[in-house]
Amino acid sequence: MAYENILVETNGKVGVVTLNRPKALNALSAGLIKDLGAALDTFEANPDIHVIVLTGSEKAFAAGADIKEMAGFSYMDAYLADFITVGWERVTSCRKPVIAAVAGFALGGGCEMAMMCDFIIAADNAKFGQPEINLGTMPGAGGTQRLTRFVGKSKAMDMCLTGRMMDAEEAHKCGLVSRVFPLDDLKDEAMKIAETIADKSLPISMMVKESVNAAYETTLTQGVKFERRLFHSTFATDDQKEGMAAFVEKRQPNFSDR
Ligand code: DAK
Repeated sequence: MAYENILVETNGKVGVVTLNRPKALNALSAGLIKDLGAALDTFEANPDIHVIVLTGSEKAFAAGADIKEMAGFSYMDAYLADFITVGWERVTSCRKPVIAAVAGFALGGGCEMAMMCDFIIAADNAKFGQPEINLGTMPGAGGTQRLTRFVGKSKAMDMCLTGRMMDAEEAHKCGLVSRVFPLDDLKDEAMKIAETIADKSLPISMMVKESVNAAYETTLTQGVKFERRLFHSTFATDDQKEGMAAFVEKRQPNFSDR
């Protein structure tokens, strides 16, 4: 399927979505969000895809929601149209692992979208920020909530109240980003990481994702109990039998995703 605002490719078991509105630094228009939702639907429905990589250009992952598109909105316009909500929720409801590979600007909704992914890797030129306050508004796609969980209250307040940007090194130090690579290597490294995950059992990867995400929504006791139930259920899979047999037989496992 051809999209107007994104590029989509499949590389083995990895689906790659590249945000592609270069003239607007990948500003997240309603059209882009719709395309992204459709691409994620397609990858989620394809049993041969195990991992999704979401990326942008070398200059921008995404410089935020499209300011020109929303500048004239009234409250009723935004509320009644459920302004750019539906596609955003699609990112958060993906059951397969989604990696954000960020180069350049990840600002406002761009930073929020990266944080909706399961983890973020960054190029050394990446810049993260929640600059909405400079526009007389505030983060609206989870920035005050997810950034606080990633980096803690002090730095989240600093970022959201000053609207400043942080570079890749600072983002790495404070835990927003899991790894940083030279810009030229980002795409290859993202693929290597994605392929490593794609080689595992798909249902087990999905359970791991579900369990880690539960840490954000539950008490420790509930979360550990949830993890225990999923852990027990892995013993009902063919892939647990295969994985442990392969270890004992000193060979690589051949997972069947069952
Ligand atoms: N929207 C629209 N166009 C943008 C844009 C944006 N966010 N960011 C950049 N552009 C456009 C510029 O207008 C310019 O277009 P032309 O003038 O050439 O037509 C082109 O991209 C290149 O930008 P610059 O000329 O400004 O490039 P520079 O390298 O000089 O500066 C910059 C790069 C990233 C520092 C600068 O462009 C910038 O400050 N951009 C705005 C960043 C920003 O404030 N982002 C936050 C936007 S508010 C929600 C979901 C999401 C949101 C809210 C609710 N719900 C689910 C309800 C999110 C809100 C936001 O993200």
